[in-house]
Amino acid sequence: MNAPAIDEWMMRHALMLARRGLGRTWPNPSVGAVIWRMEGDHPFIVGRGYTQPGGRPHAETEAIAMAGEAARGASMAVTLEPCAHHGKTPPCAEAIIRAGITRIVSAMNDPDPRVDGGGHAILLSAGIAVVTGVLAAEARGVNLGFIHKIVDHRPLITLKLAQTADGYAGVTGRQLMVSSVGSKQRVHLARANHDAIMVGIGTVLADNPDLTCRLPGMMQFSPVRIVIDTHLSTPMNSRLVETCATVPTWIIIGPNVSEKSVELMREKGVLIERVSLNKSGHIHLPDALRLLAEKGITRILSEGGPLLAEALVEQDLVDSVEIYTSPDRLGREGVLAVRPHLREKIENQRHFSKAEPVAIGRDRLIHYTRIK
Ligand code: AOF
Ligand code: ZN
Repeated sequence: MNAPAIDEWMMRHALMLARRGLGRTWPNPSVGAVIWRMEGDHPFIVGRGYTQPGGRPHAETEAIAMAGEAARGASMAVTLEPCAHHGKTPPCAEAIIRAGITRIVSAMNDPDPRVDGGGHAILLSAGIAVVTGVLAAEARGVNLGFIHKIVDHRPLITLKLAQTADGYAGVTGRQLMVSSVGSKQRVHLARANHDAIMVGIGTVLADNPDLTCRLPGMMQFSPVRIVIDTHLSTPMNSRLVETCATVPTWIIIGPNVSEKSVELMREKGVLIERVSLNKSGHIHLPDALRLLAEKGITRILSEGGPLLAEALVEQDLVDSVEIYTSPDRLGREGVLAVRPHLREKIENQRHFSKAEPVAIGRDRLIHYTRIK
């Protein structure tokens, strides 16, 4: 293998590591790093790391700690420019120099204004060879939540929808088991790799959901649960409120809720944030998302219901849409999962690119990605 091919191979590996941390590193990005040495024509990996829960230690210091002395004279692939700033930990760029690494393969610049090219510059001025832009498009995908947080002041939003073969989400007021076991497992995995799950109050009232990751051994990866609830109608005895000591519950409310009701909810341990309303009297979603980004949230999975989904898509706030379709029909009148004007927008190739359907057990999953 020649050097560019090895660089790409190692970057792919680093991206795989970075994906492991998604959902757990907020407010920081999830970065992956691989250190390797050449023995003749053969690369040998001597260190690997990814950003740890809560965002620290950073990926590079993890990989350097694993490599130890073997880092001297070695190369490192890293999915985001090494940091240049003295934050809670010293800059990774300096740790790389101290470790004796002589070549860096970096996927993309860190948009954080404290870094923004500064990390690459520190490495270059120390005489380290720096190759940038390797698998940049893939890295952008992995870093997208963090990029949106820094550049657009809002988190990335993945919209998840489930429908029967005839297009229904369920019957009014009743939860319907639309998806198969395989799809549910995949949704729970998606919950784990997002920082937060967001639903509208309608879903809370209709389903009293848990909104946790219930894959075996992964319960601790349950993300923050966010309810968009203009009038603070979430019941005190809902699962979201009753379990908020174990899995955080945040409720976004409008300006007209009495301070007394807010206090009662806060006493239960729920985090309440007030946001302004838009002209139609609903929570101003761009303001709510800005607030969530300020609180450090980088990736949101929006799971319900149809009204919130429509508002998010209409306001151009959705980055990808995942539609699970079961092979079974409801066979009678129900609540449409995707109303015609929403479907039109999602299917519009100027807004979203559509991937080939994937089979998940008996269901079919179609993934749509926003076109910038
Ligand atoms: C890296 N490697 O694994 C991550 C980085 O608050 P601090 O000091 O931890 O710094 C957070 C910033 O560091 C964050 O905004 C982003 O620019 C960068 N994240 N950098 O070199 C990593 N997670
Ligand atoms: Zn760092």
